[in-house]
Amino acid sequence: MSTTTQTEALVTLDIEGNLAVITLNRPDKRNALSLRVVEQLRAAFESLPDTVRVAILAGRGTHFCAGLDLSELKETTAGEGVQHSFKWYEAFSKIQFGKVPVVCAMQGAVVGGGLELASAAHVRVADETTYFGLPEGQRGIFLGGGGSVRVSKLIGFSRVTEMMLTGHVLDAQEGKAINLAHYVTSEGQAMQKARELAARIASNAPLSNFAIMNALPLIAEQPMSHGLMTEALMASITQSAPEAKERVNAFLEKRAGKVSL
Ligand code: 1HE
Repeated sequence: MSTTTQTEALVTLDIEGNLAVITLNRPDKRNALSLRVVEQLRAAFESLPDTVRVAILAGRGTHFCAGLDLSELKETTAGEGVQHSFKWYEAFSKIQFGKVPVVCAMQGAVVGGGLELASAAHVRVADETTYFGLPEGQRGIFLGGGGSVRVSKLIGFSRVTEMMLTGHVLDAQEGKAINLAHYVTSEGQAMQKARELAARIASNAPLSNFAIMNALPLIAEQPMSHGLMTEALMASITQSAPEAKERVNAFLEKRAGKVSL
């Protein structure tokens, strides 16, 4: 079944069985992130029905996302700027720590806040037209959508520093080499690849997906002794679920697929 919700249409939500496709829908402005777009993103991720097991995040048109809507900065005070960032943090946290894993399908510009957004997704697929940049330095501003944390965790703060200072723009393959994309496809094929990956993710045990999304980032920030304890607790909870028992038995009884290339 497929249903579409198009509230004001800055972000669309399509439900196709156990898959949700959430699409930035402002191609005339290159999907620039105004506060209304950010609010609609948050609402879309929050409203996913329990039947959904995986989501794809995409951008309509030739560019995934041109980052912050710069027209919103003209009149902003310092206090409003902080509130603004916190609205982004809240929305992006619904992506990273939301109900289901998120695969991001990208093309064209993935810049500034667009890269901050993509880095909140769990799996990133770029087509060959994709390029990554952090033009905040050129615009006289700074990261404000969580990129200092999320993008730095992906590629290291030294590369973030270099990209911001020099305006260095990376193509899709260069982005893949440093973790900004996990897959690169030919032009126009990112969504198809994202769908293929989403189907695989949806076939996992939901409790394993929950642990992968929520425990791994936490463990990465814990000291080793705490991390190992968190891992052991998560391992024991997932493996004692009836679904895990059935999946393991299915393999032992040769009813489940083998790992293959
Ligand atoms: C915008 C924005 C935007 C396009 N805010 N309106 N982001 C940037 O510095 C990137 C700025 N954008 C660009 O460099 C280019 O637009 C693109 C490379 C993304 C695309 O180029 P192109 O030739 O396909 O489109 P365009 O003609 O530049 O833009 C089409 C329209 O979108 C145009 O408006 P129009 O009314 O003249 O048609 C542009 O003004 C508009 N547009 N990008 C507002 N970003 C939480 S902190 C995050 C900090 C940041 O994100 S800094 C990075 C901001």
